[in-house]
Amino acid sequence: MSGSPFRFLQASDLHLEQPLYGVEEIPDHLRELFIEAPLRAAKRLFDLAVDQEVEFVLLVGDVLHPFQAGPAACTFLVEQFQRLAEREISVYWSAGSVEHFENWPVALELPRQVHFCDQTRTEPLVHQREGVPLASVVAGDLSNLRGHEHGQDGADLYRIALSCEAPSEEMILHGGFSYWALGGRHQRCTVSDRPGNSTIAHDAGSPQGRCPGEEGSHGVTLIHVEDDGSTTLEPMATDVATWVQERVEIDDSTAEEDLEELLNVRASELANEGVGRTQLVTWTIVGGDSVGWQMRRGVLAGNLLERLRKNFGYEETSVWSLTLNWESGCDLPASWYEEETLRGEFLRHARDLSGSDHSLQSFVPELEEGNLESLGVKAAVDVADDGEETERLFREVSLLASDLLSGGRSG
Ligand SMILES: [Mn+2]
Repeated sequence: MSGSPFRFLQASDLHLEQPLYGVEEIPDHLRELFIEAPLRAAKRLFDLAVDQEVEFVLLVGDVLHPFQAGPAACTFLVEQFQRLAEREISVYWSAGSVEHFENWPVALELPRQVHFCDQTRTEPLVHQREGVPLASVVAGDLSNLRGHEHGQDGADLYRIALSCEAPSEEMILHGGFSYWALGGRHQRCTVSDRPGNSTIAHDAGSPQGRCPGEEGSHGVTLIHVEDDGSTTLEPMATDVATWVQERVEIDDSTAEEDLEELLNVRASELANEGVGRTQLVTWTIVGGDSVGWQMRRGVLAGNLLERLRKNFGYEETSVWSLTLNWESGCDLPASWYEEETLRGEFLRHARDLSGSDHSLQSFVPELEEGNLESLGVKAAVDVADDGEETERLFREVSLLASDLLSGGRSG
């Protein structure tokens, strides 16, 4: 293939209808951020498209649910599209699970450079630069895309497939597409990037992580296409709030002051790394049983959290500590498992269950019907497939039971 080099921007899962979620309490000074982060991240996406003078923008599904996002978000989107249109930057937008193009408010007219790519469109769209065809774009599910294999749309075009489903290795290798733009995963990932395989299948992830589980930097991807069709990816951050999971390992010699110092050092490192965004940190302290038990039983965890928030949470580049948890590095005393008490009975039961093949769903039948998802219980369902995570959950259950059933005793 030979043609002019060009670059385009890939984004997906903007979910303008979905604010940040999944924390117990939101401090007043971060309320606005929690609500507006998706829109602010999307604004950075469109700013990048303009600054980088891209040829076009691919929006691979889940941009917004028009009803849930409301008129302000729809208007915002149209304004951004107009900014792009003024610069002759096209948009190719394929539907994900939240948007149905028939729901788009008819009063809001889209610039003509914005192209919906839906299943009903059987011919690929051909993107042209000054009348010269540069690339073809086609969207759909995999069975649909199969029909478009092997260049029915002209021999020499760079051929892009938009899909929310990941194609098989075989389809990537022999499908006849130059590039697969994927959506729906929310985390950045490249499905196929093997040496010698010139076709890449890539999901840029959401421009903004929404909950503690969507940790790490989020953004969009700038794709450079050379004149021989070779493709390189350049990740670009757009998130205004980043979810961070920090694990701090300590041992029995670690004193309270040492732990606080460790936390302060790490928090100031995060502040230096995180220019231009707020970091939302979940701290997990591992090991160090003497300090650990003080954190669990007493006021230490609360005090540390309060000071971390005060020292780092109100800066311009703020590092907001959401929670501070402790994970024991060692097991509960073996004698507790043997005793004829409520505590002993509970611990034996938990130990038996964690060694059995019971799925977590079997304990809470409602989970199976999926009707608790809206309450945020989905996280527990996801965890069910992860052995390590299940073990941690059972350890936490045993610890909690020991706290509650030990009375004033410590042994
Ligand atoms: Mn999505």
